This record gives sequence, C-alpha cells and structure tokens, in this order.
Amino acid sequence: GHYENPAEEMRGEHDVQEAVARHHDHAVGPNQCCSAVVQAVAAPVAAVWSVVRRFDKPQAYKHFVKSCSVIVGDGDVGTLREVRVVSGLPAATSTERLEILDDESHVLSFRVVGGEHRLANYCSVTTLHPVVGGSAGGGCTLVVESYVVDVPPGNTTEETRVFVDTIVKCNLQSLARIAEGLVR
Ligand code: A9S
Repeated sequence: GHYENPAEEMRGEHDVQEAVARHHDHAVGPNQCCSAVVQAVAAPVAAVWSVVRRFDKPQAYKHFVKSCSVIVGDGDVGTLREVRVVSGLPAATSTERLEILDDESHVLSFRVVGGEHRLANYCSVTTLHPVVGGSAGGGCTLVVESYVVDVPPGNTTEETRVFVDTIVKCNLQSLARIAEGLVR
C-alpha cells in the first residue's frame, strides 16, 4: 500500500506480522507440507469478511466447489459441511469442520475430516488485515491463508505444495473479485 507517513507504514506491517505469527504458526509433521498465500483486495475488511465467514457457502467464491450442504451445526465452531467438487479434480467430496470463526479478529479456520480426495488432514487458517492507507475508498484488505496437509502417498512435498497453492491462489483471486464487486 501507499503510506503518507513511514511510522504508520511500520505500524501497519508490524500488526500484520504479529497476526501472522499468532494465527499461521502450524505444527507440521514429518510427512506434511505447509505453505501460505497472500492476496491483496481492493475492498474493506468488512466486505471481504462477509464472504469468507459463510462456512455454509464456500461455493460463493471457491470455483472448485459444485455444492455444499451443512451436515450439523448452524455456522458456529464445530459445524460440519460436505462439499461436492467439480469434475476434473482428483476428488469427489470433502467433509470439513469449522475450527475457528472470530468475527472480531477476522479469523476462519477449517479442517478436512473426511471425503473422497487425496488431501488427508488438510487444515487451513484465513486471516484478514486492513491495509493502512490503502488507496480504495473505504480501505483495502490483505488476506493471508496458510495450510498444513499430509503429503499423499506417491507425491513429493513440492508437488503437494504446488497443487494446493494453485487451488488456494485461485480461491483468493476469486474472493478478491467478488469482494471488490460488493463495494463498487
Ligand atoms: O477449499 C479450500 O479452501 C482449499 C483446498 C486446497 C481444497 C481442496 C479440495 O477441496 C479440492 C479442491 C477438492 C482438491 C480438497 C479437500 C481436495 C482436493 O483434491
């Protein structure tokens, strides 16, 4: 972003660093892989959060999701959803549990607990951070999404990271387009 005042820039970046250290510090096992993707969005945190927080509606921005049904819960922590995946991926369904939903700090985390796919024990954390002095009217947002996942049998850590990073980047680019559309 652009800052009038270097002290403000340092404070803004420090806040993001702190939040990232706090929320994106996954325990990574020996046969697991972890990574993080960052996406800038030209919309305020509230607009981005309104899309991200809907654990019952991932298809609003995740193009690989064909449909989603809530199995148990009302959208709070512990809610289970079953996601059906579009064809063309090495996956059919994924069962996912909401682990963190923090409307104050803008943190969402979910864990994959089952399904027909190769990403066992996938767990991700998504956090939103206001960009101080962002140029879009009403503010800009930095989205940070990190994950940890088992490396599937027959794949390398690097292959797994490239595969998952690609999906997460697609999701966050789509999220940006949708949130930006909400405030235009
Ligand atoms: O849904 C997410 O936020 C992120 C990922 C990486 C989802 C991956 C996925 O749902 C597929 C897109 C179907 C790909 C799972 C759990 C397994 C896949 O193989």
